[in-house]
Amino acid sequence: MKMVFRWYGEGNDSVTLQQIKQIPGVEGIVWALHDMPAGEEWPMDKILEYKKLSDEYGLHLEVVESVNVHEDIKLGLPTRDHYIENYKRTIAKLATVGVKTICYNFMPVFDWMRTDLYKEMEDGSTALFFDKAKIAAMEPQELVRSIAENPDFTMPGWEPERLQRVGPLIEQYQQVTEEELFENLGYFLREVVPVAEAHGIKMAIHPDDPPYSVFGLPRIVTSQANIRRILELVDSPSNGVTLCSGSLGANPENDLVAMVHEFAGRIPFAHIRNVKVYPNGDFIETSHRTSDGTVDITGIVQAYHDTGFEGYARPDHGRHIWNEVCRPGYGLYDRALGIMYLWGVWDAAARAARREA
Ligand code: DNO
Ligand code: MN
Repeated sequence: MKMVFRWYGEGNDSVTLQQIKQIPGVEGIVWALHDMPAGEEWPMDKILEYKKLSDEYGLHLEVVESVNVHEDIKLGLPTRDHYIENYKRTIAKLATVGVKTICYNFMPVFDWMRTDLYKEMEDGSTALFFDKAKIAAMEPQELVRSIAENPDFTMPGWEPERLQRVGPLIEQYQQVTEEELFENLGYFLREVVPVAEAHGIKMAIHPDDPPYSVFGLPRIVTSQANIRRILELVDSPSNGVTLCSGSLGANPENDLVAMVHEFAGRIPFAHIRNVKVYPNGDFIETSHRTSDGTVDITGIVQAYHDTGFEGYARPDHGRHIWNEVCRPGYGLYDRALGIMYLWGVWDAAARAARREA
């Protein structure tokens, strides 16, 4: 297991590279050019800036999260080929600085979604929270109308300007079925995976978060069966999954331990975090400790160990503790604590295996 840590770049992250370097066992950053619009080819000079910075601190930059996929590709529009060519060129450029894994997602319109970025927990810490009924009650048309009629309308994590652009898109997707989304993903993968393969890069699709439809939008990276189907679309080690225990764990029917076993060899990147799912379907992001949430983190790490996992792992998100001011979910303290928990379980598993041998 190669531990890495997401970093949003200088001036864009409260955490410094020096702090990251001091977290035990962290060897690299997970990075991206966050101001690049989806579909555009990444410029080499910007890529090289990250290379220079990470070299300075002795951290590698082998994992990119994410190279975002243009909506026209997800919608299967004729204009998609242009954006796919840009994507291929970005893959080739990233390979030249040593990138080995590219995480991406195929969620229509929205990436992860929460209803509260700072929900207070009993101990005074705050964390990302999802109120299922609140989202379910929002009809897509009503949401589109609210966005159109109110220029200040906002949702947690979405600034009004960005939301304004998505209104019409939500409408466009109401006609797209899950089957069509599978087809469009297949088209994209058949184009991109051979290029990734040729450059020694593994593509790793991130699950949908939460792993079910919101606002009538189709979502397909949601379950063990669907991930199996996605991996079969193109049978190559370069067509992999970012197995995110927190995203998939928001549906308690998902058995993450079983997925680690089934998809072994096709998981270039692991996101390991806990969530607590309530009986009404609401969920909150908790500490990584197994007993604090509903995801079996101990079992998952044990399964990675037992399947000889050699991919990258990151603690994904954390709570906001000790009055830390940071990007929602991306503080230093709780993610660093999470890493130590993951290493603790891993090292204990390694020792037990040695004793048995
Ligand atoms: C949630 C996060 C996601 C992830 C993107 C990848 O679990 O890991 O925001 O970064 O979906 O494209
Ligand atoms: Mn994740």
